[in-house]
Amino acid sequence: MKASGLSIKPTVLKLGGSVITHKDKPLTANLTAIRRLAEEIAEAKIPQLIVVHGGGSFGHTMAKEYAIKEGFRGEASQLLGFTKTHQAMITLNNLVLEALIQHNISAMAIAPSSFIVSKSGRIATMRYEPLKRLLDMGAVPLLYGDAILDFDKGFTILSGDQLVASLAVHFGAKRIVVGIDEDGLFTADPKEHGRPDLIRKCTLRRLRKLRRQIKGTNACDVTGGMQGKIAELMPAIEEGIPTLIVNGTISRRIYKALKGEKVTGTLIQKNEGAKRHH
Ligand code: IP8
Repeated sequence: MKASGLSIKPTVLKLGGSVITHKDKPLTANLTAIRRLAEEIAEAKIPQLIVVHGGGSFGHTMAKEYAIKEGFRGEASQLLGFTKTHQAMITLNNLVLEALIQHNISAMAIAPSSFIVSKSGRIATMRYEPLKRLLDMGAVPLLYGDAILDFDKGFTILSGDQLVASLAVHFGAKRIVVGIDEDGLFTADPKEHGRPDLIRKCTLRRLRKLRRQIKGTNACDVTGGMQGKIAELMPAIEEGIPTLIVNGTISRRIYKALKGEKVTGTLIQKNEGAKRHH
């Protein structure tokens, strides 16, 4: 793992767009969920924490409308769509920021588009220094999936998950906690197949096999739903960072996951023998 220069290994928390927005209602935040999560994060008092959130019905609706992920076609209307997608993310981000600050969390929002440029959709350049300094001070960097500039495509969409993995690897994270609108990973899509089995623990090897079965969670998700999420988190799991996927729509799950308490969810570890999360 890369030396991050931090004295304590940070925890990286991803709040899924399906948890903090109403995914079927364009540009509609779930303020009740955002406030409850802010309270859980405050109560957990994690010494070094990075929070990243997804786009939900803010980023994805806009990104889809203007085909931002596919790159710049040279049209002024699409360029406006790029800025609108970013603006939608800022609007959502500000609601999360407000809730965190209201719970006395020293959260500092940083726009990924201001310090990251990708190449064909993959993070190519990134300035870590401001994040490191914030973490050193005990502040909580708050980031999100964003519409960003791309060396090859002009612009694209950076998923919160790619960002999570990259931050976790760079800072040598202790763990990644991902809050989604399901209890974890299932052997089939619970939205289509009633009650399939929840995968409580999973090694990298099993995950690679399962990936073909794991269904996308939402058609409106431009970053590939659950399959895309797993693919993006893979580099961090390969680095040996335990990744716990829990249901962020259910009260206390994120709190327990952050504290390392026993919680319903899917724990993905590199190897069988890796340390338990509780
Ligand atoms: O919801 C995508 O982030 P994600 C953000 O983490 C945008 O995939 C702008 C669609």
